Amino acid sequence: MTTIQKQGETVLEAQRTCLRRPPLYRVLLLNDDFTPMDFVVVVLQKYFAMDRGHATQIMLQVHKEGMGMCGVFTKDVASTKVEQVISYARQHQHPLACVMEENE
Ligand code: TYC
Repeated sequence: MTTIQKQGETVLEAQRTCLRRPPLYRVLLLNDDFTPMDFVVVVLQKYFAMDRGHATQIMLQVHKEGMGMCGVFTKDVASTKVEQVISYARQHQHPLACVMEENE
């Protein structure tokens, strides 16, 4: 905001602001040889609100291609999802890996 002093009055002049959209982050699941397929499907349903069919497609993509995308979120939400997935997998003794990366 620019302030202009004018004969004792204060006039506030609007200033153009250039706002950038906050960066978004992709949450990715990585393949491994040990986490059961059914468990990965449950994770995708539980934390990424996918129905069973979509969750199965994503799980199979990760299984075949090594990696797959669970969704795109703001930084805080992506980071919470990664923590939740890893914590849930460790509670069940599975080595499932989940990471986030900036969505350019
Ligand atoms: N490759 C695992 C298996 O054959 C299944 C799997 C899928 C594991 C996706 C991790 O993110 C993953 N049991």
